Amino acid sequence: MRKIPVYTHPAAGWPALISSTRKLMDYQTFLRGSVSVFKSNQPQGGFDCPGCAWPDHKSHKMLDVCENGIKVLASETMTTKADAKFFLDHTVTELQKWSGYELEHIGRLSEPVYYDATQDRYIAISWQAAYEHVAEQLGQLDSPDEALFYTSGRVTNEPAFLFQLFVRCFGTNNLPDCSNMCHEPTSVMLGKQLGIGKATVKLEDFEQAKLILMFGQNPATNHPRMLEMLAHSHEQGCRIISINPMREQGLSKFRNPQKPTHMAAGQSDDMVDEVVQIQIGGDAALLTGLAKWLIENHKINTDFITTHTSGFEPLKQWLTEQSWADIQLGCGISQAEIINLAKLVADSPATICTWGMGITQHVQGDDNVAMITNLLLLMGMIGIDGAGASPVRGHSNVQGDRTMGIHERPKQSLLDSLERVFGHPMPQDNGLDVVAGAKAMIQGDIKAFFSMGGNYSVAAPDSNNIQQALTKNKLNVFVGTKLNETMLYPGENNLILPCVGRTEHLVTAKGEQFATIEDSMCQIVPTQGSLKPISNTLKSEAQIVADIATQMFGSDSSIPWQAMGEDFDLIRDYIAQAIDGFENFNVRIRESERGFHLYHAARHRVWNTDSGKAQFEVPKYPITYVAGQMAEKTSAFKVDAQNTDDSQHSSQKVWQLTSVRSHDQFNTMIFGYQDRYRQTNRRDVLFMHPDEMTRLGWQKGDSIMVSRQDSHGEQRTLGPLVLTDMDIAANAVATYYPECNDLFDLDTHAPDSHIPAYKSVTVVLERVNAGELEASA
Ligand SMILES: Nc1nc2c(c(=O)[nH]1)N[C@H]1C(S)=C(S)[C@@H](COP(=O)(O)OP(=O)(O)OC[C@H]3O[C@@H](n4cnc5c(=O)[nH]c(N)nc54)[C@H](O)[C@@H]3O)O[C@H]1N2
Ligand SMILES: Nc1nc2c(c(=O)[nH]1)N[C@H]1C(S)=C(S)[C@@H](COP(=O)(O)OP(=O)(O)OC[C@H]3O[C@@H](n4cnc5c(=O)[nH]c(N)nc54)[C@H](O)[C@@H]3O)O[C@H]1N2
Ligand SMILES: [Mo]
Repeated sequence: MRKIPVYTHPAAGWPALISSTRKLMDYQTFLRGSVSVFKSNQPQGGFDCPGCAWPDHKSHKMLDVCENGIKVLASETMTTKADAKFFLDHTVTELQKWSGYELEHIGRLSEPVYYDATQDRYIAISWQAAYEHVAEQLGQLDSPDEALFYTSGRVTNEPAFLFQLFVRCFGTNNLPDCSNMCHEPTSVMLGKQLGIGKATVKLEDFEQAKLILMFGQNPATNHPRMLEMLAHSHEQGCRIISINPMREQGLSKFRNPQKPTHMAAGQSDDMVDEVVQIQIGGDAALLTGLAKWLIENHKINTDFITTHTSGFEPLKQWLTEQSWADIQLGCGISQAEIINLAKLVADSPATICTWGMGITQHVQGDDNVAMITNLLLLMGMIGIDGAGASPVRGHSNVQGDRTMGIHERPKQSLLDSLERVFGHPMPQDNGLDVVAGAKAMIQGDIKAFFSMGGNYSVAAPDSNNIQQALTKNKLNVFVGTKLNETMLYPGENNLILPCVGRTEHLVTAKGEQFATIEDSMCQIVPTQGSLKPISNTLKSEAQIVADIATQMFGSDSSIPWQAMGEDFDLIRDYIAQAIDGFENFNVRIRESERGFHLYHAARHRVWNTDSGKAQFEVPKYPITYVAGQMAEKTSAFKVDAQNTDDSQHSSQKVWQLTSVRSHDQFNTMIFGYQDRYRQTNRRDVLFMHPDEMTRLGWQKGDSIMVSRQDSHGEQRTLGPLVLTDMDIAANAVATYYPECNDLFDLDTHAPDSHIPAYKSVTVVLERVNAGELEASA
C-alpha cells in the first residue's frame, strides 16, 4: 500500500487567512479589500459576503469571513479594470485563447461595450445606445420564447424580482438559472416530499444535533464558515460522518480563528469522526441499505410515519425487494459497515443530513435527495430541534433568486399574484431550463441570450457547442462584474453591461439603497456595500433592468420601472404583495440587523404537498445503476480493445469520473492553481488512488487522456491530465470543474430536475505518456 501524502495543517484558521490576505496584496487591493473584509457579514451597513450561502452566526464575530470570502471579495474589489482601453488592445479572437485565470485577473468590467465585428473588438458604447440595441433586437424576435434569460445566484433579491418581472412582461418564462446545475434536485424533491424545496434546519439546530451525516460536501473548501459550526457541534458530543468517495483532508483538522487560545496553542479540532468512502454515485444504494435495516429492525418512528406521512407501504415494499448484494454493489460499502451506520442513526435522537453537489449532480440526483428525505421521515427527524434536512447552497443568493420568481417552471400561484399586483398578463407556458435552453440555442431555436451574471457556456455541459451557438445569435447581452469566456463568443449584436458589485455603495436619486439576500436556511438578510464603485459609469443591476424595460415598454407603462430601479423600498413593497412570506417586508427587514426568517411550513409539520402529508418516494433508477453503466462500458471497451495491444488492462480502464472545486476558484472564476488540501499546484490533474495506479502499472505524473461516449454515442475527450495521488474510492477518478465541462453532454441528466451528471460519468482512461511530471505548474 503506497502512502498518500496527508495534509496535516489545520484547515481555515490563521494560516488560511494569512495566505488569503497575501492574495489580496497580489491583487493590489489591500486597502480597498481589507476595508470590505471587515465590513462583511457585520450588522449595520455591512454587506452579505458573496462567498457562499452559509448563514451568519448570530453573535456577529468581528471577522465573520473566511478564506473563501476573502478571495471572492478580492476578486470583486480589485482595482484593475477591463475598460475600453483594455478591449482596444486585445481582439476577441485573442481573448478567446486566454485562460479562466487570465480573464479573472484582468479586473473589473467598468464601462458598457459593444462588439464590432469589423475590428473584432469590443468598443465603448453609451448606455442609451446599448439599451436601444437590446430593445430593437428583442422587439424583432418572432416570439418572446426565442430569447433565453439566465441568472446566476449572486444577484440580490430586489434586482432578481425586477428581472423576472421584466422577462415575464416581455412574454416568456425562459428563466434558467444556476440552480438548474446546482441544487435543483433538492428543490424538486424536497418540494414534492415536504411541500417546500428548502432546508428545514436553522443554524441553532446544529447546536443540538447528535448526529450529522454529511453527504457529498467539502466545506473546508466551499463553505469554510460551516467548519466553525461543525467543530462546535462536535465539541458538544455530536458525531459527524462524511459520506464521500474522497477523504477530503481539509475536514480532519480545523483551527478556529475565533478562539484565540486555539490559535496560540496551535490546537485544532478534529471534526469528522468517520469517512464512509462510498463509490461515486452510490448514495442512493447506501441510503437504501440504511432504510432497509432500520425498517426490518423496527427502529423507525411509527408514530410520526402514521400521523404525518404518506407512501410508506410502497417504499417498504420496494426496500424489501432490494438485496444486500445489490446494495453493496451499488455503493461499494460492506453490509456490516452499513449496519454500523444504521445503528448510529437508530440511536440518535437528533439527526441532521447535510448535502452538497456530491448528492445532486447525478443522473440519480433526484433519487439521492429522495432517499435522504425518506431517511429523515422514517426517523421523524423533521420538525424537531437539532434535526432535519440541510442542503448547503453555493451561490450566496441562489435560494433568494428562486423565491423572487426566477424559475422556468413557475407555480401558478406566482403567475396569478404577479398578474394581480401588476395588472399585466403573465406567460403561462413553462420555459426552458439550462440544459433545454442550451439545446434550443444549439438547434437555432433561441436567437437572443441575456445573462444576468454568471458564465453560462463554461458552467454548463457541452461548452464548445454552446459557444458556437452563441456566435449565431442575433443578440447576446451580459450583465456582469468580470470578463468571462461566455462573453467572448459574440453573435450579431453583443453587449457587455458592467454592474455595481455587492461591496459597493449604491446611491440613486432616491438616496442610499440596500438590497437583501436569502441564505441557505431561509434567513432574509440586508446587504449594503460601502466602497466607492470601481467606475462612475457602472449601473446597478436593477437600474439596468429598469432602463431596458423603459426602453421597451415606454415610460408610460403601468409598471413604474424607473421608480423601482431607483428605490429598492418600492421593489420591496411590490415583493410584499406578490411573494408569499414577505408581508410587511420593509418594516420587518429593518426590525433586526440580522433580518428575518421566512416561514417554513414543514418545520412546523405542516405539509403543503399534493397529499397534505410528507411524502415517501421510491427511487426511479435501480440502485446498481452506476455499477451497470461501468459493466456495460467495460464489455464494450473490451471488444474495442481486442484489436489493440492495450487489451491487457482493459477491464481496469473504465472508471467513474467526478468533478470538484478547489479553494482557489469560485466556480468558473479561477483565482489560482493551488489546492493545498489536495497538494497540487495545477488544475489539469486526474486524481486517482495510488493502489489503483499500481494495479495498472501507472505512476504519478503520467499523462492520461480521458474519454467518454456520450448519450448520443459521440466520443468526447479531455486531456492530457497529470495523474495525481488522492485518497479516493476504487474505480473513481476526479478532476477540476469547469475545465472538464466539454466531457459532459446536455442529455445526461436527472429525469425530473434535469441536473447535469457532473459528478458521475463513466470514462475510459488511456495513458499517453509515462513521465514523472510534478504535480505542480
Ligand atoms: N472556494 C469555493 N467555494 C465555493 C464554490 C467554489 O467554486 N469555490 N462554489 C460554490 C457553489 S455554487 C456551490 S454549489 C458549493 C459547492 O460545494 P460542494 O457541494 O462542497 O462542492 P464540490 O466541490 O463540487 O463537491 C462536493 C463533494 O462531493 C464529493 N462527491 C463526488 N461524487 C460524489 C458521490 O457520488 N457521492 C458523494 N457522497 N460525494 C461525492 C466530492 O468528493 C466533493 O468532496 O460551493 C460554493 N462555494
Ligand atoms: N463540471 C461541473 N460543472 C458545474 C459544477 C460542477 O460541480 N461540476 N457546478 C455547477 C454549479 S453548482 C453552479 S452554481 C454553476 C455556476 O455557474 P455560474 O453561476 O454561471 O458561474 P460563476 O462562475 O459563478 O459566474 C461568474 C461570473 O458571474 C459574474 N458576476 C460575479 N458577481 C456578479 C454580480 O454581483 N452581479 C452580476 N450581474 N454578475 C456577477 C461575473 O461576470 C463572473 O464572471 O456551475 C455548475 N457547473
Ligand atoms: Mo452551485
